Amino acid sequence: MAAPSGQPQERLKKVNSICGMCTVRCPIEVHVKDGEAVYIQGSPHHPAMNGSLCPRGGAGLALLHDNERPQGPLIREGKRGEGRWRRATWEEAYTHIADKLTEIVTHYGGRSILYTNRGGPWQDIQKAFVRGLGSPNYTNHDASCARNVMHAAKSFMGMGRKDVTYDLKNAKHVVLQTRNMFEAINVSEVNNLISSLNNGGKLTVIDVRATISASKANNFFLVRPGSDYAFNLALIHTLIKKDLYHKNYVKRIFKDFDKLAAFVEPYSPDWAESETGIPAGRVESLAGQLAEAAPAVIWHPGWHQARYLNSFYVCRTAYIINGLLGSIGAKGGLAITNKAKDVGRKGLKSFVDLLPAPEDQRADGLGWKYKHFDAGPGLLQLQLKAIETEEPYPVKAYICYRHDPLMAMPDPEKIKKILDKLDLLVSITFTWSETANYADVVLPLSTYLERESTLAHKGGLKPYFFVRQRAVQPRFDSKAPWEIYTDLARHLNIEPLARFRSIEEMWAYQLEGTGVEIADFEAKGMVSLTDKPKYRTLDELKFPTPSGKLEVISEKWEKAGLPSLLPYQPLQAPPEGQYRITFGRCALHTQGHTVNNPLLSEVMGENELWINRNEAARLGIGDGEYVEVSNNGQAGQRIKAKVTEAIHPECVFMLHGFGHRLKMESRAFGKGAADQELMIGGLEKWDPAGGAMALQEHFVTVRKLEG
Ligand SMILES: Nc1nc2c(c(=O)[nH]1)N[C@H]1C(S)=C(S)[C@@H](COP(=O)(O)OP(=O)(O)OC[C@H]3O[C@@H](n4cnc5c(=O)[nH]c(N)nc54)[C@H](O)[C@@H]3O)O[C@H]1N2
Ligand SMILES: Nc1nc2c(c(=O)[nH]1)N[C@H]1C(S)=C(S)[C@@H](COP(=O)(O)OP(=O)(O)OC[C@H]3O[C@@H](n4cnc5c(=O)[nH]c(N)nc54)[C@H](O)[C@@H]3O)O[C@H]1N2
Ligand code: SF4
Ligand SMILES: [Mo]
Repeated sequence: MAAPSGQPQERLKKVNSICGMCTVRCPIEVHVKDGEAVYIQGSPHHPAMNGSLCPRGGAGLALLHDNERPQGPLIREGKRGEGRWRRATWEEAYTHIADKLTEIVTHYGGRSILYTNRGGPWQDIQKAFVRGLGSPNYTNHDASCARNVMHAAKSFMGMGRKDVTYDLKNAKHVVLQTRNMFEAINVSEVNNLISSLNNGGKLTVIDVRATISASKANNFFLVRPGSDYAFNLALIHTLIKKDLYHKNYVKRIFKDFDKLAAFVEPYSPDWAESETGIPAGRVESLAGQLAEAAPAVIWHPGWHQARYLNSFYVCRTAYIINGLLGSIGAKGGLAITNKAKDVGRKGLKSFVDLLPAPEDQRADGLGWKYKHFDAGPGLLQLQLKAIETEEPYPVKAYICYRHDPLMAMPDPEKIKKILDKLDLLVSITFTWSETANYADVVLPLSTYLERESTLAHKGGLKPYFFVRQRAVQPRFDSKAPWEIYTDLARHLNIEPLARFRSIEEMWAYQLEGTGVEIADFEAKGMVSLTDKPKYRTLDELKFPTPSGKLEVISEKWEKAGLPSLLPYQPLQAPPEGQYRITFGRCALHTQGHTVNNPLLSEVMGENELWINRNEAARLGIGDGEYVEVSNNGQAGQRIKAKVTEAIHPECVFMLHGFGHRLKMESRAFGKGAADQELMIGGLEKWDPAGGAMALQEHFVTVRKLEG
């Protein structure tokens, strides 16, 4: 609309969108002036965001303006990983991929295509695409993230980890175990936890080092790395022995409580003391505090729990503790997540349903060989095994979308050897990564500010639909995912997807029958499906387990030969002169993909190796000095030491995501060390009960570097 004459043109536009700097996908508001994005803030329309954003979200404009990202489709010219590319048109790149895939499918069948991604709310179209290829091998990143949590949830509650919502705002006591909420950030969660603390809520942190979360805690337990299972068994023992558990809840909702009581009998806090290093009295005191706050308690089962060979059982005991306190389903606890249908609304229509499910069995053995695992997102280490061994059948093509397995999985040198067996490796990404550099074709994705998304649904106390809107036009020759998948569908004759020519058509399809229109997203970027948060009463609590209750003994796991209650066995201790490797996140970076961000790299350019002060003194290492960290002399890397009393002496800690080796990432190149490289042989170390990698079952040596 033209401005009335004499008045300046209205040039500032506010676009409601979704942050894409990490997996959390917070709602944001992007300010656009004359077609340029000038400012980003958290959505003012979302009560728990209230305008706030984390540092990475604030660095979105730096990503947009970063020239060191793929600027157009690339087809490999040199050897894999050599970094010699031919710039191609989209048409050429699509044709190249379609021809290769067709050849592979003709030879080996659709099942020989592996597709991995990073999970999240926009998987529908991707799953549909993989179905269209005729492959059952849709797999996500979760084997190196939250699979143990997921399977622990399923084995106890019959439902997934996201089928409960952490009602942090109303919680009276939150326990963060292997969870650093104030640095491994989800903005709404952080804001809600702060509200709880401001209202007198308590915080307990259990970690192997003093984090920012620990600095805000009422109770901080510095546990021996890998001893959390002992800690939790002792806590359960105390809740039961001292009659501190929620009797009415347990009587009505638990199956096999007696078996639990008998099982934890030997695991007293006194017993646990020598495992965890935590005085028995402190565990007893914590149990008392939790009982006082129950049921408004959240014992966080963890997020990144791909750490140990017993992490599944640590997560499982976390859920059991929540159950004993009556917090599963309670206000201020792990409230039941509502989806559209739970509030009397119809969900979005899915693209997957347009295509038949593939008949072939999965290459990772899920659903037929391993029946206790959720087959949906699969297990990447087993897919890699299938590529390597060609068992149960050859897997010859691999499409990686928003996934960097050479960073996200252990032992990249081994993975490269496995990838060499492929006839086609495609990376779809918006930054460079080791995997993109190893690919045969790179398809550059527009950054989140330059693209729109299909619609998505977010479950919670108040479920809603949301959309990512394009704030600005792409700076380079990149595309949105919906464009790539429908374009590829046209090149591969995947009919139901090929027919979508515009995002508007896709939105209209998704909204059919929901009573919502696309115009309804205009004001806030989201459409709430209910006015009030909905909680369940005790009578309404029915779990999708065989008994409808919380199951201490899970038949599914028992049938697979895996005990529901695992007797305690200490993990392997670090060999003499070595340290357990531990790792995690900081507020300034997301995994490995922001390390080259122009702004964030300036604020934090390299990672450090946390080492206990006494150990450092023994090794003659001073704070800020450079050391070599290696796996028994292998994969040695240079990193700066952070000498501190705030870490357990048995381990060292480093932030994940550093140690980049790609020359095109000038800001990240050669800075810091890569934890995954130290995990030699790590593809073979994974938790048979939970399915996730055991990334901290590795030990390193540390040596002072001279000069
Ligand atoms: N800023 C930022 N936020 C993020 C991300 C990011 O990259 N950056 N990534 C997102 C993703 S994908 C995830 S999965 C989550 C991860 O969220 P979290 O799991 O909370 O994050 P981490 O830092 O991996 O690990 C949490 C803590 O576990 C501790 N720890 C290590 N070993 C042990 C142990 O044996 N026992 C105990 N009790 N503690 C131990 C570490 O010291 C660390 O402080 O964060 C999400 N949010
Ligand atoms: N050793 C070790 N291994 C780990 C971890 C660890 O701490 N230590 N952390 C684990 C955890 S918690 C996780 S979640 C995984 C994460 O593993 P990944 O999912 O592989 O990590 P990301 O860096 O988030 O994303 C991978 C790639 O996707 C690109 N990308 C980012 N956003 C988009 C997008 O919107 N679309 C597309 N197409 N591409 C995008 C990024 O630029 C990056 O190159 O790694 C796990 N692996
Ligand atoms: S937590 Fe930060 S980086 Fe992640 S989506 Fe939210 S604002 Fe963006
Ligand atoms: Mo993760």
